Amino acid sequence: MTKQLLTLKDAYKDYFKVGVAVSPETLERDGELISKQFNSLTAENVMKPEEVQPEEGVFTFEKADKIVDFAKANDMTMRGHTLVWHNQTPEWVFKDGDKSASRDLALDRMKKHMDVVMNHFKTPFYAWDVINEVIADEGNDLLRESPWRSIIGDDYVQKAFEFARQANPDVALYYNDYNESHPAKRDKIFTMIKDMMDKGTPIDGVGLQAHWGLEDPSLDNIKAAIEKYASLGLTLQITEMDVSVFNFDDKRTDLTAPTAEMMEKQAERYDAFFSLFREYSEHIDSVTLWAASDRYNWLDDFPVRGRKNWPMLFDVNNQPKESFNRVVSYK
Ligand code: HAH
Repeated sequence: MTKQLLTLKDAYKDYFKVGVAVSPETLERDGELISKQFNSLTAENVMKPEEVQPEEGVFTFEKADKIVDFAKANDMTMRGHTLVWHNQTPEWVFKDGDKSASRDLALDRMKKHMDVVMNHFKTPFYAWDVINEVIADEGNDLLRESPWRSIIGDDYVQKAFEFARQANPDVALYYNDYNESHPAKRDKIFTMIKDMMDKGTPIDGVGLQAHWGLEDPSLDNIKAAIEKYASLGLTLQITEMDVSVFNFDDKRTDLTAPTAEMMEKQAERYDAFFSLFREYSEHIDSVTLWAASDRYNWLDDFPVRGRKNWPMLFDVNNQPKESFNRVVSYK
């Protein structure tokens, strides 16, 4: 029998939380859709380092608090994003006057940031991205070049998790990355986490960003990635899901609406992805979409600036797409 279910959160209540990335603006505009369909929120930008601590010791939580207030008012949970990253982090973090900061100063700042931010945001948070995207996409190096790495050294990743655990022992601590299902990067992520765990570093889960497309990655690669990360004994979360209608190297800009073929293919992909998530739901705690609808999402500006994309489950008028129908009606 096919279940015809109305909302994402109801359709998946026996499997995992269904979340969405938001901003104060999208909550204003699309709040009705968001509170009806989802039961977890992530701040797309406003909890990132440059937003919450633009100057040393000056913490600005107004925008982020609007999101937390919305979550509380609508009985939703939250995942925090993100504490340590190489992007959207202010320059001052890495400076001491005109010089580069020392290892000790950078570590102090990392710890202070976590103490203040993780204590400000407690209820209703169930997880935090402690560290985002530290693995190198190419080459033999495990870690990418970044000011955090060059100032502190390779143990900055471990230190981040240790500080996070000290700041809040009750929230799940996550490592989050993209291209997480590509075999070479998957193996690097696995190796880094395994090594941290062998050293006793506190970590609870792996965030699979899931910025996926119509062709790539293959279901086999996603399956293999889920199994490999789960073999560490960690919980998994799908943290930033979208299904772009363009392959990554397709730079065309002429489309003003998605083609019927694209929408059918996208629906098939979403259907297959959520079947996989149900199959592995004992390991998956939440699935977060990286926007509520095609009205706005980050892929309108990435990787081609100003090119519209249609990667979400609801259309530009916040109406359910075929992709949504397949996700909520499953056998
Ligand atoms: C993510 N990076 C970030 O985690 C998130 O904070 C941001 O809002 C959007 C996407 C993804 C990414 C990628 O897929 C490819 C290259 C660089 C970054």
